[in-house]
Amino acid sequence: PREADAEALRQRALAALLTARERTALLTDSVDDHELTAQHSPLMSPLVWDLAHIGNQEELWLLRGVAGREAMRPEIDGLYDAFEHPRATRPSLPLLAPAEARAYAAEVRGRALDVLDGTALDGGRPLVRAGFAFGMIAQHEQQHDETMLITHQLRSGPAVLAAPVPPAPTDAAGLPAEVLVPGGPFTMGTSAEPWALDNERPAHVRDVPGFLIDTTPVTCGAYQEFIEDGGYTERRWWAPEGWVMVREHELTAPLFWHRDAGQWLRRRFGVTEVVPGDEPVLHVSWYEADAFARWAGRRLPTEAEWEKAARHDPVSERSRRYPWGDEDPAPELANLGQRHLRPAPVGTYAQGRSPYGARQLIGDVWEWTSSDFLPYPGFSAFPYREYSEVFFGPAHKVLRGGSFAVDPVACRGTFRNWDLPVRRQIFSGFRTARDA
Ligand code: AVJ
Ligand code: FE
Repeated sequence: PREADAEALRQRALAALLTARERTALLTDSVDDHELTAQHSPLMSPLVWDLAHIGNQEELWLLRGVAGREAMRPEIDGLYDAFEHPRATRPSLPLLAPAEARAYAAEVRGRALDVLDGTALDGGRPLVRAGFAFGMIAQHEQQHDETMLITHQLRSGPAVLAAPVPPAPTDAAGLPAEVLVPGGPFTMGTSAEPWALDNERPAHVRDVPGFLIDTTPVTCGAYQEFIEDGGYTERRWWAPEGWVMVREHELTAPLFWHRDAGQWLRRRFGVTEVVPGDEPVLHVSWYEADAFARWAGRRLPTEAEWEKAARHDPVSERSRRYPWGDEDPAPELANLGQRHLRPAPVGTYAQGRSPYGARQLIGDVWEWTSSDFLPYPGFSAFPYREYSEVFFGPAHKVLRGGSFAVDPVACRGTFRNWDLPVRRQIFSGFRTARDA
């Protein structure tokens, strides 16, 4: 049985690595070399940087970290160290050219698969136990694939990506606006999930007073009401730094929206279309989410509230891996994995609802919470401080749940994302809450 478990782990790691590389290929083969090396926005790296960085991190953790191999090209390590060079300066670095970056990532991958073949995953060092290092690298690649999809959204020019529209809701009309989560303790975080990252650990009990949370994310239609009611012109709705941002950048709507002949339009992956009223609002900063909530007489949920609404099962009194249970995500449960290039209308994915009846907590849009990104009690940095620990503090706000651009391997009820409160190019939306 032990050998069969090890083989299952190996297959799972292999599948996750292959899925990630297919997506990386889609995102980097769909544009020409000029577009791969261009800077589409000072907020982003050139796509070719992400590509070689994916290979370089895989070399660092799987070839050197797990297998103890020598560096393949020690002279390039510094170029692809995210802490050495801010995104805006990366285009001026002597980066590997597209063909070289592809060849390097492919060479690393070939060797990494050999390492996977020859490594015992069922015991031993924490880095290889349950295939953690391989899962970590698959998640890392998928996170950069999401980053590259953001770059695709920011690029100008005709569309190069296409995907079917997401499913439509079947019973949205009868849904309550909010659901009640009674007060009491629940288990937050995880000590069991084998590929959970350091910041999701360890599992610990939190007592959360009763609250109500929106059944679905806030829609574009509701957000338009905020705009039309003078949301962006009235200081009273905004946190002081948020108001500074609104004035400085003359914000009037979410990123990628513009008004034409009395209608709100948006640009989405190279196509301009009417903003759909029933879709979760996307590309808003934390400050905009916070201002909307105040205007609505509500507030953003805390991170603990979000996780309790998503995971706590009041019948068994335990936390689930996902809102629907412990089974891995599937297409009928959540909008994940870039299967669609947009969020699904609110009320979709009835099968994916949480025990309290909230919908679309996983997938569609990352959801801003009111919480700063902080370590859980008992946190210990693993395998390196730069993954999470250096970002802890009041500068970053936590986002939960994952977007349509997140692969299932990098999405769980415990998964934590974080960003600056001014960020809006990310696939971010929100839902609101209030005290019970
Ligand atoms: C967790 C999404 C904030 O993209 O900066 C990628 C993930 N860490 N490479 C990021 C990450 C190292 C990280 N976020
Ligand atoms: Fe990275």
